Amino acid sequence: MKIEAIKVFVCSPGRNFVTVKVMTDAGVYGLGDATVNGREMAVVTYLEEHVIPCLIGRDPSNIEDIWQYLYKGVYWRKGPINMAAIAAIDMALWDIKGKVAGLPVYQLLGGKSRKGVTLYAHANGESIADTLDKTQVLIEQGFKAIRLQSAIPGLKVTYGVLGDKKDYYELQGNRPLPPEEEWSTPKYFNSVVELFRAARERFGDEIQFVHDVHSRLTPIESAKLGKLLEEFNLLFLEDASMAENQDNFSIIRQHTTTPLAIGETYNTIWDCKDLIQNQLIDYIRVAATHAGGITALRRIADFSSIYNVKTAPHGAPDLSPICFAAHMHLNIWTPNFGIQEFVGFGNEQLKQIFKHEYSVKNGMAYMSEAPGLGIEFDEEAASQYPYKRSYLPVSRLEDGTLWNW
Ligand code: GCO
Ligand code: MG
Repeated sequence: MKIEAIKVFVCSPGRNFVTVKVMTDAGVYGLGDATVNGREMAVVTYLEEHVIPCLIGRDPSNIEDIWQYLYKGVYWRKGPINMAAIAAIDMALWDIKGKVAGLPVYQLLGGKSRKGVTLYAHANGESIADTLDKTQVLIEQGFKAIRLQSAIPGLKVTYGVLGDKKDYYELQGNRPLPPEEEWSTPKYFNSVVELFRAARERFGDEIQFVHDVHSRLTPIESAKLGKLLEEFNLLFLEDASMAENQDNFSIIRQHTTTPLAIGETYNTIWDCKDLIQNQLIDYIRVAATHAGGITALRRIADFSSIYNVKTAPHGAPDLSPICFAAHMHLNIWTPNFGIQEFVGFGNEQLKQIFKHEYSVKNGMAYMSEAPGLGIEFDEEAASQYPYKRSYLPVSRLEDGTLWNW
């Protein structure tokens, strides 16, 4: 079998997605997600100009060799654009392998380690009361783990809070130029602890709570937050401090037993190697699309397993349903799987384009037994929603200093 052609599609059913289709001379094809939110076209050019020409005529069954060829062969290793391109090709090759074998990808990874995949949903509110009302709705739907984010009094916009948007899917998309948001650490500290106190008072101890700091705090501030939140027993505190400096986490770790999770911006195992082997985190949140595909995530999961670190893949809506499918196969197999972030794919336009058989019941996701990744991409429907330039926001302190968004 040979790779005959590779096509790249960019569609915008409410937000942009970059989809890769690898076609073979046997008529079997595979799909991959290469979406880098706000930098989509860089991946498209990288794939079309630099990656695809090297792959035509190669045997798609040699997934590992193609991964190594694209990773080691580039000389300029790592980086979000490079790794998203590798990831999309890798997912597509696993999809092809599964279809050829007549097996779902999780069977090729080693089979099922569990019946279904535990999810955490998002409750994003304009006030603590609003966040808790949204939490209540999710609990009624059966979710047992929920991420709580609440607007910070005194700031116009807060990360994760919907404002005029209908749902989280619409957030962080369709912005012709990067909007600027304000950040104030003192104002945040005035409300965040109260949010979790109120949540425990209202919902008791059964529900697991998560919170995303989105890298806004210095390590010592995160350490303080972790200590203040200890009594509310979080499942984890996410992105407690800047991800680039792995040493940040040894400071946080010395001060608190609140479990720590990080990884959505990491592109390779090298970005999280020290955090994992020094047991400075509890959950690694790398995404298949941004960290080199199924091949790379499998390696990170295995490495993490010997250090008691669990996987908790990033599940924001800027990762396409193809990435979600890849995560589902990994999650079903990974012995040290923790939890999957889930905001759903309720958008109708998106559902026309990506056809994905999975079901959600009582806060758990279940897969279909379809061969490969088990997802279809409707090219015709995708062409109805062309690419629109869009950016993530940037963040500034109240005095104008640029900060981490
Ligand atoms: C999460 C993330 C997202 C990111 C987004 C950036 O935990 O889901 O932090 O909300 O901000 O994926 O593109
Ligand atoms: Mg996050």
